[in-house]
Amino acid sequence: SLMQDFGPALAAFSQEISAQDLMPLWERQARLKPGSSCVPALWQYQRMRPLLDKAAQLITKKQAERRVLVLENPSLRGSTFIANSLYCGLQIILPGEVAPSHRHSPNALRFIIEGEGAYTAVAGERTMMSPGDFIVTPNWAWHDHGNLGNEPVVWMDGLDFAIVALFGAMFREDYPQDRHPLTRQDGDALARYGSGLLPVNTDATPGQGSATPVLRYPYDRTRQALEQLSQRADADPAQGYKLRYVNPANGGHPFPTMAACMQWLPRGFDGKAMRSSENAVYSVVEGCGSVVIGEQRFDFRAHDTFVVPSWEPCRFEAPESCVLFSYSDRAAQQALGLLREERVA
Ligand code: GTQ
Repeated sequence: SLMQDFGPALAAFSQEISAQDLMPLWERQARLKPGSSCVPALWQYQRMRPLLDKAAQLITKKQAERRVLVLENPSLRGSTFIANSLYCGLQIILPGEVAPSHRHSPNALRFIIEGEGAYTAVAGERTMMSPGDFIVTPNWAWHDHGNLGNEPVVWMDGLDFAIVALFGAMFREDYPQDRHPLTRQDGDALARYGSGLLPVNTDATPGQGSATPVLRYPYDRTRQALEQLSQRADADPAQGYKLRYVNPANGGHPFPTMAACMQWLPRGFDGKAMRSSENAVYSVVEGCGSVVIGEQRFDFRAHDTFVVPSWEPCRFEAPESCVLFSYSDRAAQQALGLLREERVA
């Protein structure tokens, strides 16, 4: 009963109570159904890549602190958010550059899109980055990035900024030096925690929350896992072969707020539609195809980014085989008992 006319007495009453910062629930305009005002959208890498180069000419990494182009949902311009709960940016770092050390209460993930030779250093451990790797920066862990190679490196930043902002719990600090000291060997986290086995006295993780102790999930391992799954199981009618990244310490998602997945759609895949209350951001790793989100069809190619807002029916078509990375607010929704999903006829 939006905009219902309750008559002049109630209109006068509304006005009267308004002076005391009160409003009648019966005039509420808020959305009382699943989904959000966010719109489905796709950003072509081909169009963003030259703009990243241009940004690299216009501003130094040091000036910018993080040289990032933020993908803003067309319905949320000015917010820096790609969905109500999520942030997404593309970051570029040139050979020799350093992005100075800082820490903050949002969790961050990196998904490497292009280039070799860059690293991120998280809580005293440096992690090299290769395309297709999924890399974790738990909240409140010091982190700086650098490029030791000889080509630009581009990655996607996924952060839970919007969830943190909702609670007003946004803390941040700059480290007094550009680089935080290294206290562990490169690859330490993966070597210790990344084999389905944990040292018996593993408890603490680098951040404050319950993020995964594995800092890097290398693409070759992920891809191999997908291939092996596809030889042993049937594809899901809507999702193809889809694996979620796991925190080996608790079997849950890599962050208390965000889930991340890699999925493979075999050649000729013609997916069924489904919808979920999660908000999800996809980065196309390999191949090309189409996604129909709500009423809109988007054709995607390698390195494009698209957002599937909450409760929009979504289905995939893959004339060629393709691999998709995604992250979402599924972990937060599950923790809060909110997640729902269903197949759509
Ligand atoms: O690399 O630490 O896109 O702190 C936004 C905030 C990246 C980062 C972003 C950040 C970072």
